[in-house]
Amino acid sequence: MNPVDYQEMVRPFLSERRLHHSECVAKMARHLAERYAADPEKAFCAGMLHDVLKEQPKEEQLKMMDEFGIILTDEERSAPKLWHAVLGAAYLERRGGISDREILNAIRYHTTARADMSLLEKVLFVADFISDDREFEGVEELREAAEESLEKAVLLGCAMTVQDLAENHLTIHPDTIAAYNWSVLHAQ
Ligand code: DGI
Ligand code: FE
Ligand code: FE
Repeated sequence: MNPVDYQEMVRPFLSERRLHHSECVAKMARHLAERYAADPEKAFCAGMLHDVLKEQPKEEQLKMMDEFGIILTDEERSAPKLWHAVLGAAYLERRGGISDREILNAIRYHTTARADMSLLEKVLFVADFISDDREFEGVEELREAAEESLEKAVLLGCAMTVQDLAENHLTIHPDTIAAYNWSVLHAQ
């Protein structure tokens, strides 16, 4: 498929704003892939598709997860914002004709991250944080870190997420904690 096809694949599911976000993430992922010698085409594809089911109503997402046999842990059930990553990857594999495991895993882990991520997983995780449409306190620091070291940007992103979740008394997924610990241990 060419890049336009990926865009057309997600268009029916997404608002203008979320489609714009997806385009920005795809472009940033391609940039980071070029910078860190990942596959730019896979990065663009993962970026374009990563939030495909983000705007589906919760009940619809629960129904689809049931259909796909996805069983949620307590931490996952309590955090609906995590659902679209797991469900999106399952949907793209089973209904979207995406068979590339690297792309599917990058999408599967784009929200929580995880320990010992592949290069493409790190690229998508960081691109989702620093895409051109993002505005939040600390985004510039993350953008600078991402040009210097992908690992450093992953660590900063994980640290921000953990801090933000704890401040708001939200559950922290074990993959998020594992990603944070792994980053601390491996970022130089
Ligand atoms: O889909 P996006 O908005 O582009 O970005 P995303 O998929 O990275 O989702 C970000 C949201 O996910 C943000 O509100 C924090 C939340 N999140 C990330 N990790 C965890 C989490 N929420 C909980 N409860 N637990 C986590 O470990
Ligand atoms: Fe997302
Ligand atoms: Fe996103």
